[in-house]
Amino acid sequence: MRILLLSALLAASACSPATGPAPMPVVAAPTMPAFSYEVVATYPHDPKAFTQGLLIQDGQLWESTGQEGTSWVRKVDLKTGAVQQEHVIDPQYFGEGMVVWDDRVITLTWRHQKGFILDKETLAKEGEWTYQGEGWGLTRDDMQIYMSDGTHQIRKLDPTTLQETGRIDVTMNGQPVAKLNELEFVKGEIWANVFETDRIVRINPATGKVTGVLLLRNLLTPAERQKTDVLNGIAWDKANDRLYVTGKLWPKLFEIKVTDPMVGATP
Ligand SMILES: [Ca+2]
Repeated sequence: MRILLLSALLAASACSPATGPAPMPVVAAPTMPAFSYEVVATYPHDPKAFTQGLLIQDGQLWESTGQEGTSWVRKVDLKTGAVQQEHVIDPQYFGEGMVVWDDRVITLTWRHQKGFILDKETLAKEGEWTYQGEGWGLTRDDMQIYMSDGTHQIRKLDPTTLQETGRIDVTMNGQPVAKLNELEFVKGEIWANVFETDRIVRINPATGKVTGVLLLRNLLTPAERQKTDVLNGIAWDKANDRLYVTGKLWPKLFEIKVTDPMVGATP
């Protein structure tokens, strides 16, 4: 009888418009360290460079750029921004990221499903390679090449054959992180610009899990920012432990220092 009465009361309660929905249980948001930055130095950057790839190897700054007609692979003087050597990609192609491996420069195109292989010294074109899907970013460690394709996956490539050997599913708090763009291997982590944001995610390559987010707001002044496209381009100078970032059509390239996680920041 008491059970029946309780059921009736619950049913009446559920039907009562005054009761409203039951309160949701309070669940703490997953914590994700959010890092900020300090600018160490500011250098000129070609405001016509639609940056798609950025790296430093053996002290040399390299940059690859995009859009049809302005796709270049360049050796750039870090301090002056001057172009030291350049390979102009056929204007029918939209260039993307790049990586240097031994005596070869390996590049991507956005939607042509092929990249170019250049001689590292002369920048002369030596050949092409092909892949399925889109090409966005490239980076490397000592063992392999990593490639982003606009999705939440990072492909692993054999550095000699450029054949795919596996994929990393990148997730943050269990959710896929799409639009991974320019890449950089930094101290055992893969760092990735997230397209159309001012964020870099730090990825554990073994698990694909994002372990922290670097927030790069306000690197440019609002006036400078109006004439530019998105943040894109990360270069880590391994020998000197220096970190550089820039963006598409940005007039400046920044050496930055990552600061401690911010309290209460929302990545
Ligand atoms: Ca890079």
